Amino acid sequence: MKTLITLLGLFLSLTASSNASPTVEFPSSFKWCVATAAHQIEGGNTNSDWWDWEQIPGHVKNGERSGAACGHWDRLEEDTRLLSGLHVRQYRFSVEWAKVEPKQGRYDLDAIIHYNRELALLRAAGIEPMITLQHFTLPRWMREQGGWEWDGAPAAFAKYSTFVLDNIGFGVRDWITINEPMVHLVLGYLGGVQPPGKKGDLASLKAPVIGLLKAHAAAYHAMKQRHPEIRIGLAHHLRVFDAIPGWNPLNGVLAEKLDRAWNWAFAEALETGQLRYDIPLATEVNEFIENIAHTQDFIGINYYTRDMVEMTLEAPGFKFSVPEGAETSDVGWEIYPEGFYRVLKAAAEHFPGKQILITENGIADAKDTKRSKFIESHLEAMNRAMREGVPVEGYCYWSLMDNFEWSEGFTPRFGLYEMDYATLARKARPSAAHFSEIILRNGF
Ligand code: IFM
Repeated sequence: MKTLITLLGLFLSLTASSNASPTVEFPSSFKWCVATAAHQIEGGNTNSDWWDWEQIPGHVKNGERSGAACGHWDRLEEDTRLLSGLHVRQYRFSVEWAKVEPKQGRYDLDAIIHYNRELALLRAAGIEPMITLQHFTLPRWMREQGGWEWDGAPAAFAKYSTFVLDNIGFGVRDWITINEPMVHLVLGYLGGVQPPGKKGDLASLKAPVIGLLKAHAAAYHAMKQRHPEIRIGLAHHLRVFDAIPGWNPLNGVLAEKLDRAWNWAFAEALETGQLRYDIPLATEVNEFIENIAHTQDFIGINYYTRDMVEMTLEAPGFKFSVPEGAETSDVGWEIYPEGFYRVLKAAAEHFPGKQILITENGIADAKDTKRSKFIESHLEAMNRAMREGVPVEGYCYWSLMDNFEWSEGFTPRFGLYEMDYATLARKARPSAAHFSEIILRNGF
């Protein structure tokens, strides 16, 4: 009897050990990745519109400025070691337009050498780069000409993109032209909390949306003409919109309209050329745009949370909330892994056969008490979608380290590595070890 109990104990401990095969398992080709963006970590982005924006009191919480950010510009070796320590196969980062082309048509040699060095370090570490060309910031000269509304924007963006391809990213396979186009435009042109700081109405979004679509497509065509073998997409920020529970059926209609306008209109226009969305009593767009169709090789998805939707009488005619009692992150976003499953299934339906790359998913959690569970629950949801046939190729956690969270300043902590902004020291959080273990086991 004693032997039987001992054997049973041994069996139980063996099955519970970390060597047991994972219950949530990923294909051996799966690309584990972390993501960052230049302005948020590098520091010294002095020729950008965001640098100017930050100098104005009230634009960033607590009067903070990106300043030296995480000092990443001077810590390439150290930060490559952090990536290696996590065992990621891919690293998504952005090349800063304002640093590469600080004046229109003038390219900065130091910046070119710098990014070449970054890529060499990544390659030496066996980490595949994924380059973002534009992540919320613009060079000051571009903003002064009208940003995405300037009719020279598509040509200027295509020129910069091919310059980066030829002089920095030669041999890089995966490219993101623009990060989160809808967030970038809605915060800049409706919310007034990012440059250019406009507080327009929903109808006023159409011009910059079209400018951005054309800029992406111009870059796509120019880059693919040079190197047809590369893959180009965007990082779309997808959210779930659910009607608040209740009697009003119009809330459901509104949730559907917002879903189409925010999640799919932009990406679908790049498939078909037709930009189509409407928000009741606010705006209606249905327009064919030349030369933008078929300009996405994959669908990049950033997923964070959902919004509960309710109609209001005041502009813009709706408001968002978080369900009562829901678990939230430090920035008040609902933790809703099921939403990840839902947007993945919907993306596969909207874009049949297209590869999907998770270009961001993460949580602001300074105490690191929720991050490991957040990662597992979201990976489980993603894995479920994959088992049902959604072709997800890789997953980037946002972010490698805490960083400058735009108008929220340095308070939100999204990093696997904790930043001490006084000393610029990086310290692995327990969730970094957990994520790394998941990567090594290819599951959990
Ligand atoms: O920090 C941002 C990033 O720049 C874009 N995606 C969302 C992240 C968290 O808010």
